[in-house]
Amino acid sequence: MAKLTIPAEELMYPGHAACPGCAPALTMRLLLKALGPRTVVSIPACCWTVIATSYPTTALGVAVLDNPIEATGASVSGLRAAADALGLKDVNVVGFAGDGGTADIGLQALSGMLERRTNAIFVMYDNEGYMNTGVQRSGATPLGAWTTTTPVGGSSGGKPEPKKDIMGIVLAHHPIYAATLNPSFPEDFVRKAEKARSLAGPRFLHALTPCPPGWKYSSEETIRLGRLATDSGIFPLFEVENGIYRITRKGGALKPVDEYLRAQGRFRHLGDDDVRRIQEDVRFRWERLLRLEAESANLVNPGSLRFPGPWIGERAGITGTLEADG
Ligand SMILES: Cc1ncc(C[n+]2csc(CCOP(=O)(O)OP(=O)(O)O)c2C)c(N)n1
Ligand code: SF4
Repeated sequence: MAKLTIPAEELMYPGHAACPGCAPALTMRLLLKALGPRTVVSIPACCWTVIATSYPTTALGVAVLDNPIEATGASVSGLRAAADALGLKDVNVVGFAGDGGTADIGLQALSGMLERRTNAIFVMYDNEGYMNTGVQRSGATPLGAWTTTTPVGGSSGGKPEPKKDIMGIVLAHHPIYAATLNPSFPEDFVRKAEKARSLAGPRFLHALTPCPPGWKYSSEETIRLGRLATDSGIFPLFEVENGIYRITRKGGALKPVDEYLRAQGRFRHLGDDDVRRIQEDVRFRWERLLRLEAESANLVNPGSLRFPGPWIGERAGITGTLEADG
C-alpha cells in the first residue's frame, strides 16, 4: 500500500462555521497539517474570521491574530519581529487572507512584507471574490464571471476585466519560494507547504479555493472542480524557488475549459465565442509557463537575495547578522 503523505494530526476542529464544500476551510486544514502546532496565523476580515472565531470559541488549534483587512502583511512582519525578540525561532509566522485581502486591499502591506524580506509565509486563499460580504468582484475574479457587482443582463455580461496575476506581482519581489496550491491535490499541497516551512525568508502560497455559493455550484462538486481547474490549465500547479520554475502537475494534454466553466452558474451566460477566447488565453499562459520552466531549468541561482543584511553590516564592521535559518 502507498505510504500516506498527509500528516494525521488535526489542528482544525469540527464546529467551525464554513459552508459545506468550502475549499478555503480545506485549505486551512491541510496547511496546518503541514505546518504543525508551532504556528501563529494572522487572519484579516474575510470568510475565515467568521469560520474560525465565533467568540469565545475557536476552530483552530494554533494561535490566531485577527487583523484589519489591509494589514496582513504588516501584521506578519510585526509578529516575526516579536517572535525574534522573544527568541522563538521555531514558530511559523503565517498570514492567511482571501484574494480581496491579498491582491486588492492588502496588496500594499503584502508588497512591504515581501520587500522587507520578512521571514514568514503569506497564504492567499483565492475564492475569486469578496465572498464574506456577499460575492462582490475582486481583482482576482476571472474574466466573464458573474458577481453581484458584475451582473449579467442588459449591457453587462459578467466581469469585463481579466484576473489579476498575483503570482506575477509576488515574483517581482524575488521571494525565496512561491507556489500555487490546490486542495484537490492534497499530496502536492502538503509537500509545498512543508517545503515553505523548511525555508527561511519571504514565502508566498496561492491556493485556488472553490466556493459553492459564490461560484454557484453544488457543494459536493468542490474537489472535482478544483481538479478540473488544474487539468484544464486554468490554474496550473507550479513552484518557483529562488527564481527557478518547476511545474508540479503535467497530466499530458490539457482538458478543454468548457467542462470547468459549464459546471458553474457564474459562467452559465457565456457563449461559445467567450469560451473560445478564454481557451486561447489559457493555452497562451500555459505555453508561457512551460517556457519559463524550460528556460530557468538551465540557470543557477545561488539564492543570495536570501541574506538581506550582512553585506552592509560587514562593511560597517557590525558583527550581528540576520539569521537565514532561524
Ligand atoms: C478596509 C475594509 N474594507 C472593507 C471591509 C469589509 N469587508 C469585510 S470582509 C470583506 C471581504 C473580503 O474578501 P476576501 O479577502 O476576498 O475574503 P473572502 O470574504 O472572500 O473570504 C470585506 C470587503 C473591511 N472589513 N475593511
Ligand atoms: S462563502 Fe465560500 S469561502 Fe465563505 S465560508 Fe462559504 S464556501 Fe467558504
